[in-house]
Amino acid sequence: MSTEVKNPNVPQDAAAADGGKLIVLTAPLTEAIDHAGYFIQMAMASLPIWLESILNRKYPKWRDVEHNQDGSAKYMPAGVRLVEKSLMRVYDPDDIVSCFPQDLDKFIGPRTRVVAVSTHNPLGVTFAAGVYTSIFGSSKMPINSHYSRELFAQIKSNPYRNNLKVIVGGSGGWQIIQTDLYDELGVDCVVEGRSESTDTLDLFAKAINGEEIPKQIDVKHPVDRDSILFPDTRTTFGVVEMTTGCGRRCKFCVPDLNPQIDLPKDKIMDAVRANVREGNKQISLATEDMFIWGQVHTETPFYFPNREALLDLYGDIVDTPGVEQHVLSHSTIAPAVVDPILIKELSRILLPKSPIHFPYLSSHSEKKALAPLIGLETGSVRMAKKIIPGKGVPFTIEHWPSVVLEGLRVLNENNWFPAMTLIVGNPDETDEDMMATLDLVYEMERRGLFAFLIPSIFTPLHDTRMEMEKGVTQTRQLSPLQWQLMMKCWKMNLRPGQYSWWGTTAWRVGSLGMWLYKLRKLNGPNFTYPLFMFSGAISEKRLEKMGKIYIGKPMQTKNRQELLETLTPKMRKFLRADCGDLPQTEPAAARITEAAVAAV
Ligand code: B12
Ligand code: SF4
Repeated sequence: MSTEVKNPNVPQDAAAADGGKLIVLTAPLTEAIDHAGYFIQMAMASLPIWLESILNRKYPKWRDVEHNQDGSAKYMPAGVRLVEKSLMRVYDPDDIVSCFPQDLDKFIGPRTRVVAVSTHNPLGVTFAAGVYTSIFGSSKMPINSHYSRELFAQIKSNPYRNNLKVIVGGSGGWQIIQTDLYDELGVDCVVEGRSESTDTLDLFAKAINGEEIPKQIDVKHPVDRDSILFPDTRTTFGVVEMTTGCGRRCKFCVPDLNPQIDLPKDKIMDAVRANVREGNKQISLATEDMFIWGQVHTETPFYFPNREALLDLYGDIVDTPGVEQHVLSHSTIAPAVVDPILIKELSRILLPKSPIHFPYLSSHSEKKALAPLIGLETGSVRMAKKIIPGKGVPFTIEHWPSVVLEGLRVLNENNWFPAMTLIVGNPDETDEDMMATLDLVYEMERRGLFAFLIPSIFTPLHDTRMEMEKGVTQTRQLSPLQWQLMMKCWKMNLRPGQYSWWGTTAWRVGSLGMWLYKLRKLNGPNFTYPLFMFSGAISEKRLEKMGKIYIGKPMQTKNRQELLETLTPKMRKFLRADCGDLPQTEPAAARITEAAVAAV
């Protein structure tokens, strides 16, 4: 394998000299960088381009990517690596290259027939991305979107553009289909689905033969674990797939539409070792719910985690020589209620290699923490029944607020401080739903529980069961309560960083200044008092007395023991005795969970 060179001196006309590569793979720079951890890419997806200087100041070297000796990319998002791997089943590896956008001219030449772009979020129209840029004034141009557009413009203006086809894939491809920006971006075809599919290979063959290709194609997802390929080169952030699909059937969810598969451990470990071999020090297993791994299509329902299998997998990953850091991706919260010992043991294994430090929250000796992304979505049981009926199984969705509070208690006690997403502006959302969610958020505060609460505006994602539904589309449409929820979440998120008088003061003055300068016009009058609440300029009690905000009411919820009591005998038999709290009573007919289980 080629060795690393930081500043490759590949001449600009190299492509013309050797004819270029037959197939050139790339991704927007902001999605390919393996710098500073997950946070920087998430910020680039959410901040508008005019705030780029903040990130430039904090991470002055974020653009310094690493190359192999031949000028190809040292690392690429896992999606690009799999396209590469899929194509290598048919094409000579010498005909394929994965490169950073700035190196495209070195590889596109007269021989090139396909430029394939993998993208996660090219136009910034997905949830938790568009919303933040629109608060600051532009709903269209997050930093990531700016760089994606730059990449497409660069390909469009390449002198060999007429000889080749531009094929786009990845989890953000649908954004180009929905906005119909094919011509503007210079895209010939968007592929929806995985590169392993033979339909994808047929498409590439057609493009290479100069045949017409469709504007959009849906390709089949592999249905068995052995058909999923694994990268054997370095991926951005050391991302290695762990599962596909989920199984909880939330109505707005895209990944849940894929088959529920947990991938073989030996292949995961090979990909981990390949990353380390190529210089990666960090690994992250990509999943919708890490807790289903080892429990897919077994005799036990997938929502009772396979403790031994998970501890064995994660233990071997962090013990792999060269793995210095490990970060969690996504999970659900009910497993923390089902098996607190699993959480405790995972903390023991994973905390030493976690790069995340929360000095004010963590009880770990080095203040380390784990922070998976977990969907909270709503505190309203009425709304939860509509959009996330199976999210809390084995518990019924009636108990969703209790599951969230109990799960978060277990997680916090073990130094897990998750990022939890909430959806604002769901179709048919009422003030009562908002108040129920505020009740839950205030209850977290009252109980001293901590999660980074990330509210985002409902986005009807392509192909989901809510595709045709319409919620709030612009921040100006948000009601006072919806704004209050958004601002309360961010106020609570800032708690651990605000222990100095100057920090609080700077924040108050800054947010009020921003409001005076720009935000009041953009976001409308409903934004004003929630912002005052956020800045702390007027106390919450005072604002409540003035009738400007709603302070969440104290909640009576079920503890773990009471939650377990609600399970049917069929479910109870999967509980582990060593976790304690085993139900002693017969389940009441009214409490049975069959309805919830049927939902998944
Ligand atoms: C790891 C991850 C991240 C990481 C790292 C991303 C990276 N650059 O590597 C971080 C934390 C930074 C991140 C950030 C974000 N993410 Co993210 N992320 C994931 C996660 C968990 C895994 C992605 C992955 O690598 N999967 C494995 C690879 C192999 O799959 P893949 O990329 O889909 O590739 C396959 C196919 O798509 C296809 N394919 C891919 N590219 C191409 C190209 C061509 C030409 C073809 C033919 C096929 C093809 O073939 C591949 C398989 O063979 C997914 C969930 C999931 N399970 O996919 C969410 C997910 C993709 N992320 C999501 C979101 C919303 C975001 C953010 C916008 C969140 C935010 N507000 O901050 C940002 C955007 C970041 C950005 N740069 O724009 C959503 C996307 C929703 C959507 N469809 O729009 C997902 C699905 C999570 C979810 N449950 O909703 N993410
Ligand atoms: S828990 Fe719900 S939102 Fe999360 S991946 Fe599963 S189905 Fe999708």
